[in-house]
Amino acid sequence: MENVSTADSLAYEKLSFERFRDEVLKDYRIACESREASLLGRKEVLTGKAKFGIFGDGKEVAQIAVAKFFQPGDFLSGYYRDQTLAFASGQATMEEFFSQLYADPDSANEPHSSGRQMNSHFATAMIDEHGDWLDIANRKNIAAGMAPTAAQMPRSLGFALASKLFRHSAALQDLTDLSNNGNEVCFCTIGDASTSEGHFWETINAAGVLQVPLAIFVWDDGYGISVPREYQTVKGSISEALKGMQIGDETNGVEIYKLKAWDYAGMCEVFETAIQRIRDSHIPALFHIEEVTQPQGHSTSGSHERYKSAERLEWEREWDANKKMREWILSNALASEDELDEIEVQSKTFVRQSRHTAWEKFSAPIKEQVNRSVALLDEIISRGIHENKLKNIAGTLKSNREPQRKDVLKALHTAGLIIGDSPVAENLNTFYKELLQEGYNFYSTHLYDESSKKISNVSATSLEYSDDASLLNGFEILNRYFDQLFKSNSKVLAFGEDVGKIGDVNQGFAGLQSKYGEHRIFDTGIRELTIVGQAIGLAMRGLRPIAEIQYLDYILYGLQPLSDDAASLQWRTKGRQSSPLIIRTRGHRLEGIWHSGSPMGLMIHSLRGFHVCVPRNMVQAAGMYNTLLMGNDPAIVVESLNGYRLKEKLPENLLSYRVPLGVPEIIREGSDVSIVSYGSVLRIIQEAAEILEEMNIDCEIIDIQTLLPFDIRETILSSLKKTNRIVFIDEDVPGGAAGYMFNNVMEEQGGYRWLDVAPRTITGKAHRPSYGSDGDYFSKPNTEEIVDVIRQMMAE
Ligand SMILES: Cc1ncc(C[n+]2csc(CCOP(=O)(O)OP(=O)(O)O)c2C)c(N)n1
Ligand SMILES: [Mg+2]
Repeated sequence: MENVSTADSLAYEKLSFERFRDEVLKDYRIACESREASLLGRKEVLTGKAKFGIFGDGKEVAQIAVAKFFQPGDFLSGYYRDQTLAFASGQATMEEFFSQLYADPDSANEPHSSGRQMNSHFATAMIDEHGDWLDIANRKNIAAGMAPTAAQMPRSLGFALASKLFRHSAALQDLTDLSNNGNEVCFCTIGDASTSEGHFWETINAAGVLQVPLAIFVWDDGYGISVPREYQTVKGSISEALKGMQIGDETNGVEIYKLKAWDYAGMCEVFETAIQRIRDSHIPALFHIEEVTQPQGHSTSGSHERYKSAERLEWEREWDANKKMREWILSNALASEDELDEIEVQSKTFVRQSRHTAWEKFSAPIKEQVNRSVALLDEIISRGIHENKLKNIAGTLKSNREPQRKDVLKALHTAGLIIGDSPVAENLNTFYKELLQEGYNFYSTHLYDESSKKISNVSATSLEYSDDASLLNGFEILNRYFDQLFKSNSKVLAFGEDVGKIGDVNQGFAGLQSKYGEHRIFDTGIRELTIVGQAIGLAMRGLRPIAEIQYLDYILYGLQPLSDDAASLQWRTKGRQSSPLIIRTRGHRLEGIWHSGSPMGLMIHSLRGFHVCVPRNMVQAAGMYNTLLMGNDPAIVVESLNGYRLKEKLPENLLSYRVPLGVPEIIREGSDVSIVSYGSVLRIIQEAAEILEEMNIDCEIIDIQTLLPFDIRETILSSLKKTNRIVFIDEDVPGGAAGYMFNNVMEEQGGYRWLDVAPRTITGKAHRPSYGSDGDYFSKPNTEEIVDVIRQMMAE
């Protein structure tokens, strides 16, 4: 017996040794492949086959160690150095890597961004073609990468916070496709220099306060492009700088680890327990990975010899993590030199083949377009039409060794100009149009959700009032609405400054936290950037956050992630990911510079990809929230700050009332002049219209309701056809949102054809709104000004 069990245990030991060895060699292979991808990738750029390249060389071993503990359900929210993590976790193939480098727009070849993003910007599918969330609790998820440094930080907080809410909120317990009891960790990677950004500090502070499962990996190669860490970080070390954040026995905070990028065994050992601890306890951690090298320098745009000393370059060669891993394998007798040489040779072959296949797939359809164009040109040439010129065009196109789609289009366009309006050009023109359409499909779709959940599919409903409908203050209407909403939709959450305990500064959520719990309606620190980040992450994890920015003026603090991340997410993943957050805020008019801003031009230009809703009252706002919650796009709702204490009739169907987006409402019919506006200033316009009525001037007032989308049924044009006079009024600066509305109606809708007099805009002044009632009067459009402009228009 004893002998048998000894034999068993020996066999077991052998087996587990074999397994360990196999795993180490598999890891070494990934490290070699990833390195080869970086080396070949750079060559592709230098030889002109790709435009720009940024690679993960130097971080292979560390990322392989991390990937071992990246589990289904987890999120990676990283940056452009994550290629090895993507390979090792099986979320990107080598071919896809090269397809993205070539900017292949075919989603079948390059699913991460469909050629819309630079290389190493990965994204996994999170929603299906119907706009429904996939079972992300069972998938390894990569949130679409971004180039702005530290832009990944704010949303990482949201990914991690979602786990906490899924674990603790009773309302979310059934959503097992989205979370497995909140066990998901958000893996966030960042470069050492990018920790200089405020984004990093705000996120780490919030994570330490909230206690959420966030694992931050700082790849410290000592440089941000050319600027060394001494200029970036206090004490030249992020882990030293963060010591005060270290969690203690009696305090909250963050666990801090220091590791070496070349120490494969050491990293595997620490990550195993540390990441499990994050998963179990939801205590965030920062892993300061030191002694990272960057063998090829920052990117293909420069050479690191310009800023690294000869000693540094020598040190980097010596401490190259792949080299150290090889040495470690040999010194532990896990493989022979020959075996490792073979892995290296096979890796090179594999990467070369993948590159070749990716290039073939990328270039084949373009070559086909070239051939087709040349055939079409030859056909015309054979009829003796513009022979020489067309031969020239065909010849140039044929001899182009690496043609792009634009070369084909340029050739066809030039030929079209030469041939002119002739029936012989028909096939050529048809093909040209096909290619334009293909270009649109490749590059311009999915700014908004295009699934069956797209917002234009949401049907509108009308308001219903009982005979004895009560008159309530605007804030009370919203309070009733949110109460019903939270009762009916368990995915809805609301948070922001003063939103939890007191139910927001205007009491929209008053009393609702005690009713629905602290995991559904909650306070945050004063940190608009990460309030937005929370919203982005929560929304991407399938929840429906309503994030409050206390006043519209403060949205500037959170604008970067709204613009760079949320607004572009659908587009930059071609519909694979979506972040249907709602920013609830209030603005337009109250007191002073920072509570009366109406920077709507700024919003609509930086937030293409959002719906921008500007309700004039709170019933209308509720109708907008209902519509937005049925779609998958992000949105901002700017409530009228001076509307919370105005009386409104309480409808019977607050929860089912849906305002259609992009459909203006005519709130006063008239025949002399069309006044186009929105939000708070409408009340001033109504006052002006009453004065003008006394003078027999009949104003039509149009509330556009939403700036994005804008008047999709051309309601304004119909009004203009009747009145032949138009004025656009808002509280933004001159040329801001009024300029946008003007452009839409005049150019897009062709409104200029229906004008009897010059069109006008009346806006706020270019300066900030001044304090006090007179300050407001002289800074924003006022009744008298509106009356005078319209009288002038009538006199022309
Ligand atoms: C907001 C912003 N500023 C500047 C840049 C240009 N830029 C790209 S990478 C980079 C340096 C980043 O260094 P680090 O965070 O250490 O990452 P590494 O590239 O060294 O891995 C800079 C300045 C940018 N992408 N975004
Ligand atoms: Mg760096």
